[in-house]
This record gives sequence, structure tokens and C-alpha cells, in this order.
Amino acid sequence: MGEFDDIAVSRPADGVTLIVIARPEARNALRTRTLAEIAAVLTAAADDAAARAVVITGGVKHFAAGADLKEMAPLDAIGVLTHERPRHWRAIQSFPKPLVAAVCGYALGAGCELALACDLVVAGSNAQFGQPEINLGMIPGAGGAARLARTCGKALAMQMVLTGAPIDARAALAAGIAVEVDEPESAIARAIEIASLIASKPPLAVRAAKEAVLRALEAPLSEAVAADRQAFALLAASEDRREGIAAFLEKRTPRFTGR
Ligand code: DAK
Repeated sequence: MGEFDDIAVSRPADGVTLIVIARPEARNALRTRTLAEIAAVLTAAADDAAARAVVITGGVKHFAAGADLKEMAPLDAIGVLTHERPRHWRAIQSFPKPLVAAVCGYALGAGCELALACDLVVAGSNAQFGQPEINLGMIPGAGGAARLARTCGKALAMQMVLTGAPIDARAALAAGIAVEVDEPESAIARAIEIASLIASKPPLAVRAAKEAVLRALEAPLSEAVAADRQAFALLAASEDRREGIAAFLEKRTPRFTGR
């Protein structure tokens, strides 16, 4: 699946793309190249009908220890403002298919923001989620404060961005950041299992379902509900809806085509 320096990409299950961040010597710090490679895989997967869900992980020891501080250090305000990183973040944040994170070890700074940008997070019991930018005279630069506030509310978001102290996997589960906690050795397999289940669902409905949940975080409730209704009606035109209902009534397994 192409040649990459900072990530490994594979297809561990039907319809599932697996991205493994592989810079252990830098605790998987997200240098620009790493982000660019992740964005490139997601951009390609968005247009690939065979890619139905993506899992991203850093392996069992570290998810990602933030932006690469060696790379960030020399940047001045104009350098930050004109940097290519926000473009790669946009590709990640606007990926239209389900993105599942398996987070083991440190997910700090941009690493935590990457996990928060995913649709589902399976945490290894050794996971640590944190926004330590405050210790460096910064604030989260890729939406971490906003996403934390919306995901787990003001109190915990304030604690995390003001103190920089990380929370563990159990706290992340309680806060709604993680959907479940597993042993580190099984977290990635579990994320693949969830992605695989999603990949077996009708793709148009999956896409609409993801949009519906994300819309709820952005739009006023009445607008979000109205837009859901439109999407619901639109799906009535899909072959997969007909197939799904027919298969249920005929007591057989549906064969979804993505149409
Ligand atoms: N960057 C570069 N190198 C890192 C790194 C990082 N974030 N984190 C670790 N490393 C490197 C260390 O420098 C060390 O390299 P060598 O000295 O061996 O060459 C190696 O990884 C091992 O690190 P440690 O010896 O520290 O390993 P430990 O296991 O003891 O500790 C740790 C692991 C993750 C707790 C610790 O390394 C750590 O605290 N790392 C820094 C965490 C951090 O502060 N991260 C936040 C970075 S700020 C932007 C959007 C977003 C951002 C920026 C811009 N735009 C849209 C423009 C985001 C900013 C951030 O994420």
C-alpha cells in the first residue's frame, strides 16, 4: 500500500485499513511527514470503495507524544501560521469514513488531538491522554481544547488544558473519550474488530450516520434533527436500504453493494 517512512499501512481485515505510527525512537511524535503520510492514506481511503473503515494506532507502547518538538522549536508566528500541518489536520478531521483509534501508552498534545479527532477510541489499559502544551507556553493547536470541552465537558477540559496533567484509560472511559478499555495487547485487535463490524454495514448509511453524530456537535439541535431527517429520507432511495429490509424479511444475510 505505498511506501512510507513514518507509518506502516496494511489491510488486516476485509474493508479495514490499518495505519501504525512507527517512530518509536521519538515516542511516535507527529512530525510533519508523519501527519502528511496519515493524511495521504486517509485521502486515498476516502475515494477507495474497498476501504470502509480505518484503524489508527501507535502500537502497544506509545500512541503519539505530540507534535515533534525538535521540528516545532524554530518556528516563529509566521512559520506556524503558514505551516502545512493544518492542511494535513483538515484531511484527518474531514475523513468521511469511520476512523477508530487504538490508543496505548502516551497520547499527548497532538497525539491526544489525533485520538480526539477519531470517531471511536479503544484505549489500552496503559493509555495516558494529555494536553501538556501549557507546560511549553502553548495551548492545544489542533482543536484539543474545543474537542475536549465538547467530548467531556468544561470541568475535565479545563483541568487537562490548564494543568497539562494526563488522565489514564479508566478516566478517559468515564469521560467519554474512550469507548472501552482493553489490555494493551488486545486493544488493537479489538479496534480492528470494531472497524470490521462497521465495514460490514451498508457504506452509504455508515457515512450518513457518522455525519449525523458529528453534526450534532456543531449545529443547533433543531437543525441537526432536521438534517438527520433529510439524510434518513435520502437513504430511502438506496439499494442497500431495500436490500437490508428485504434480507430481514426473508431471514437471510444482506448483500450490501454501497449503492
Ligand atoms: N517531540 C520530539 N521528540 C520527542 C517528543 C516530542 N513530542 N517526545 C519524545 N521525544 C523524544 C525524546 O526527545 C527522546 O529523544 P532522544 O533524547 O532519545 O533523542 C525520545 O523521544 C524518548 O523520550 P524520553 O526519554 O522523554 O522518553 P520517556 O519514555 O521517558 O518519556 C514522554 C516519554 C512521552 C512522557 C516524554 O518524552 C514527553 O513528555 N514528551 C513530550 C510530550 C509533549 O510535551 N508533547 C506535546 C508537544 S506540543 C499545530 C498543531 C498542534 C501542535 C502544534 C502545532 N499546528 C496546527 C501548527 C501540537 C503541539 C504539541 O503536541
